[in-house]
Parts: sequence; C-alpha cells; structure tokens
Amino acid sequence: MHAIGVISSYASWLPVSSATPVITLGEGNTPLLEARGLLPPKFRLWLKWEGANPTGSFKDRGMTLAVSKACEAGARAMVCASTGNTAASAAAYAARAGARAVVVVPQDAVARGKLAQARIYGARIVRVRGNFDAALAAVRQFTSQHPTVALVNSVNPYRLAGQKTAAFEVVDALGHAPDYLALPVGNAGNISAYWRGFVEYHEAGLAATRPHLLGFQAAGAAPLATGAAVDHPETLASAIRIGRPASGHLARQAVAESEGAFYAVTDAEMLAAQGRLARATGIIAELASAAPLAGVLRLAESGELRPGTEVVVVLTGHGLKDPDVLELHGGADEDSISVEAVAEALEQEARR
Ligand code: AN7
Repeated sequence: MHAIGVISSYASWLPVSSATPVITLGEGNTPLLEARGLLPPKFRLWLKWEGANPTGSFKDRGMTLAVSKACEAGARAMVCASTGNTAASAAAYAARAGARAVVVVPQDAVARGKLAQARIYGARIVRVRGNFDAALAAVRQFTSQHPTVALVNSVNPYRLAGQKTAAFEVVDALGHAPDYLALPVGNAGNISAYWRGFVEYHEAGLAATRPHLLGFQAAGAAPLATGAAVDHPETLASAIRIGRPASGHLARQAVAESEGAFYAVTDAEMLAAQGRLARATGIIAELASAAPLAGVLRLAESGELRPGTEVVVVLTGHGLKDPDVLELHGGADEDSISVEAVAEALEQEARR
C-alpha cells in the first residue's frame, strides 16, 4: 500500500501503535535534488527540499507525530512559541485534528506569510513584547502546569522523533549517508533529530557511515557557533533569531559525535546565497534556509571542505512565506507598455 506521511512510511521507527490516531497532511517524502553549478565540479551537492512539505517547512515531520500523540493522550489544545514555521505547522495539524492551537510569537519578528497561515488555519495568535526565547519560557511554564494542553515545540520528544525521518529519506534516496550534512540551526532541534536518524540507520546496518554535521547560525544569533548565549538576537533570517536554543546540549553532542562544526554566516551572505539558489536551481528557500548554502559555498572556496566529497544541504523552509525578504533582492517591475509595443519587447529578448 502507498504510505501517506512520515508516520505510515516509517511506523516501525517511531513511538506509535495501532492506538495512535494518525493526523497527517502527507508530509515528508520531499525531493532530494542534485544541484550543479553552485559548487565547483569536484564536489557533489544535493538539496533536501523541505519547503515541499504541506505547510512549507520541515516542521510538519515532527508536528504530525506531536499532534497525533497529543490526540492519543486526550489533549484538547496545542500550544507553541514560534518564530513562525512551527506556528504555521501547529495550526495546520491542529486544524486537521479538530483541535485548538494557540501560538505565541514575538511581535514584529515573524514573516507575514507564516502569520497569515496560522491565522487562516484558525489558530489563536498571541503576540508578545519579547523575543522567541522569552515566548518559549512562558509556554513551557504554562504547559508544565496544564497537562491537557500539549506543548508542541521541539522540546516535545515526539517532534524530534518525527523529524529524524528526514535523515532516513536522505539515506534511502542516496543509498548511503553523505559525507556532510549542512543545515540551519535555531532552537537546535532539527540538527539533533537528523543525528538521531543517521545513528539509528547506521546501527541497523542501513548505512555504513554517518555524515559530519555542519550547523549554520546567523551571525547576530549564533550562540552555538560562538559558545555564548545571546540576549538580543538580531538577523533578517527571523526563523533562526534565537539566542538560547532549547536543544543546544543535544546539538553540541551531535556535532561533536559527528566530528562536525557550527559556523556563523552574515545576513549578506544568506541573501546572496538565496538569490544564487533561485537563479541556479529554481528553488526559493527562505533566508534561514540559505544559511547552510552560504556556509558551504564559503567552506568550499576556503578549502575547508575536502574535494571529492558529497554534501547535502537541507533547505528547511519555503521562501514565499517571507515576501519582505524577497523584495530586498530588488528587481522592481518595469513600466507598463502598450499592447502594440509587446512584439517589439519580445523581439529584443529573442535577439539576446
Ligand atoms: C526555516 O518556527 O524555531 O534548529 O519556531 O523555521 O530545529 O530550531 C523555526 C526554526 C531552520 C531552525 N529553518 O531549526 C519556529 C522555529 C527554518 C526554521 C530553523 C527554523 P531548529
């Protein structure tokens, strides 16, 4: 039978039973696309396109499991703090489950498309005068005292269990683990989940090796790259504007075990990589998702990345959610012309 969604596709690897209601929107099974022309030919670059998930980000992999398990346990409402994508995903899966969602977001720091998603899915949106870290602390405090309200941030272990399926898909698609896996790091759940997935496949004999994990943060919000918590994280990549990552300990352990590293990239580097990606591949990834691409381009240039290696860059979310960032790339519309003048304009292009 054709499996729909990550729970049915990878049930034996997940903490589910016949008693678990499967709340799915058909997440996972996302494309692994080879990208030529971005790195020199001595590297092999693959893009794991997670913007192809139902709400436009990798969060759906963990949300299907977190919401399914919350429903199994009888929870009536889902709550999260979010820089945007978790809010959109929680709201969508709660809608699918017929449950309430309450999302707590930092005011003026969430991409417009993500907020619009949460709104149309019917979530209650609570905007706080504070950053993501403060919002997460508030919802953790509340849910610890209210067991019928499920906390669906990645501190919920079901989130990481669902998200590890992306590592399984990478190995299933390539037939082996890549040399390097590069991804953006914010609250540090996803990098920890990938590591778990690679370790489990390796232990089961389904992959001979495990990749080196390369975690990329925004320079103004880089607690793991610098080793110090950030009180006032700042970056245009609002998804990863996080100063005190809740899963920082897991991520540090994963990067150490994999013999990988954390790095910081600037907003300018991310913007350049976002534009290059779109022109070279036809993919619009969000700014945070361009962080690992920017970083890998830099490491390949500086010689830190061994030639002959295979690299997977995880593009975690869809760029269309954040039109304000896309507009920073310029390219304003030309003045309109008469219908009669169209032929002449096309003629010019045809001669180029
Ligand atoms: C596109 O939505 O934290 O290191 O609240 O949206 O697992 O946190 C989003 C994070 C990378 C970082 N790429 O992943 C939220 C939130 C995108 C993201 C990350 C996020 P983690």
